[in-house]
Amino acid sequence: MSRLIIVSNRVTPAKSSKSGGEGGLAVAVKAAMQERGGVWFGWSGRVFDHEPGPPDIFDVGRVTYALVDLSQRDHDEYYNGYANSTLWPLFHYRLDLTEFTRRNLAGYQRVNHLFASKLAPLLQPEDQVWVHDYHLIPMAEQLRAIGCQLRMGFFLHIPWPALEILLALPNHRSIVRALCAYDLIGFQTTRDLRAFWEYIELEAGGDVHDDGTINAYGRVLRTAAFPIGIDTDTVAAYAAEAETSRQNRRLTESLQGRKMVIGVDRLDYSKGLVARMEAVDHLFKTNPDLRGRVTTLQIAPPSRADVPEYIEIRQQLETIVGHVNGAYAEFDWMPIRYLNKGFTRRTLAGFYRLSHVGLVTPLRDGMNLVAKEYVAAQKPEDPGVLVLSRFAGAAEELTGALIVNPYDVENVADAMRGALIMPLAERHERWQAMFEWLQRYDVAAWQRSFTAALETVPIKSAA
Ligand code: ADQ
Repeated sequence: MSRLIIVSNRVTPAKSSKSGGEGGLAVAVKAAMQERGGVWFGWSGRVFDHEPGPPDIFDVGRVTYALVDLSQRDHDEYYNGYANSTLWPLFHYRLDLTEFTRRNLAGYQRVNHLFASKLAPLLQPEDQVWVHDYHLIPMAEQLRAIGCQLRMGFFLHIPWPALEILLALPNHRSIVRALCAYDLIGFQTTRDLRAFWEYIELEAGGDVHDDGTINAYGRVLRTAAFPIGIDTDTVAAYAAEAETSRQNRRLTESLQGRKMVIGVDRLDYSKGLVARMEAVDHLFKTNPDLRGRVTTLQIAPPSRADVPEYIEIRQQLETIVGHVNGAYAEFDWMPIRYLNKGFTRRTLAGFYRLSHVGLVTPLRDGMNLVAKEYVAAQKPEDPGVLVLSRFAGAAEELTGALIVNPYDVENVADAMRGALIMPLAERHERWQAMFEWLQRYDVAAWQRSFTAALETVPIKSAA
C-alpha cells in the first residue's frame, strides 16, 4: 500500500478527545489518520511576522506531522480573507456575506504555492496525496506546476454550490480549473456532485460520463460522492461510559425530570442558530403545556472570531436567547441554557445520550457530524429523536430523522413537539436503521473508500 499524505489547512496533533471545539474536518481526518498512518501536512496554527521557514516535522504514533507557520499577512488574506470571507459564505449560499478582493485571492494563491513548495521535497515516488477542503483547492495545480506527477485526490467537506451561486464568484473558472488538476474529486453528497457536473457541462464545456469520469480543461479525472462518517463505535462507547460520569449526574440532577433538547455547533452563521432559537420560541409560545417541562441546551463555542460576521452572529444569538428566556423563564426553570464554550467529545457524547431530542438545523452544511454523533450516542433501549435540516448533507443518509426546513420556524417547532412525544416503538425503529448505517459507513470506511478509489483511478491525459 502506498504512503498516504494528507494535506489540510488545520492539523491537530493534540489528543482529540481532550481538545474540544475543533472542527469536523480535524475530527474526521484524525480518526482516518489513526487507522491508516502516513504524513499529515498543513498549517501549524501559528502566525508570525516573519516569512515561514521549513516545516516542523515530528512523529506521533503512526503519523508524521509536517507543519508550516503562516505570516500575519498570509493568515489575513488566505485564511480570514479568501477562504473564510469568500469561499465559505459563497459555498454556503450566503452571497450577501461574500466578499471578494483580488488581494485576498492573490494571498490564497500565494499560500497554496507556499504549501506546495514546502510539501514537494517531502514526497516520494509512490505516495498518494489527499488534499482536504476549500482552503487548498489549488494545491494540485501548484504541485503539478513544479513537476509533481503523483496521484492526487481532493475531498470537499463543505457543500458544492448550485451553478447560479458559483457564477457569482469572480474567479469561478480558475477555481474549477484548479480542481481539475486532481485525479479524483470527492464530494459529501450526490447533490454536490450533480452541481459540480452541471458546472462542468454547462460552463466549462466538459463531458461527464455515467461512472463519474469527467473530461475538462485537458484532463480526465474521476468524481464521486464519499459521504463522510464518524467513529461510530467510539462515540457509542463514550456515551455508554458517560452514563456514570460526574457531569452526566450533575446534568441529570439539574434537569429535575425535565426532557432535554440539545444543539451543538460551532458558532457559525451556516448553522441556523438564530432561526433555531426562533423555533424554540415558537414551541413555547404555541405549546404552553411544554413550558417548565423541556430544557434546551445549546452549546456553541465561538469560531473564526476575527471575521466580523462571526461577531455579528454571536450578538444576534445572544439577543434571541435573552429574548426567549426573558419571555418564558420561571424562577426555577430556563427554556434555553446557552453555553459559549467547547466540551470534550466524551462529555458531548454523554450529553447527547441524556437528550430526548437532537436539534441539527443548519441552513446549509456539507455533512454535519453532530447529527451522526447524536445518533451514535443514543441509548439503544430508549433512543432520542433527531430533528435534522434537509440542507445538511447528512439528510441524504439519516432518513430516520424528522427532516425539517430550517427556514420554516413553525415546521421546526412542530417537529420538536413531535419528537418530544414520539412513542418508544417509533423512536426505536427510526434510530435502529440509522445506527446500523453509521456502523457500516463509519469514518474508517470513508477513508478506505476514498483512498481505494484514488489508488485505482486510471491516470491519463485527455486525448
Ligand atoms: P463543521 O462545520 O465544523 O465541519 P460538523 O460536521 O458538525 O461541522 O463537525 C463539528 C465537529 O466538532 C463535530 O465532531 C462536533 O462533535 C465537534 N464540535 C462541535 N461543537 C463542539 C463543542 N461545543 N465542543 C466540542 N466539540 C464540538 C465541516 C463541514 C461539515 C462536515 C465536516 C466534516 O462544515 O459539513 O460535516 O467538516 O466533513
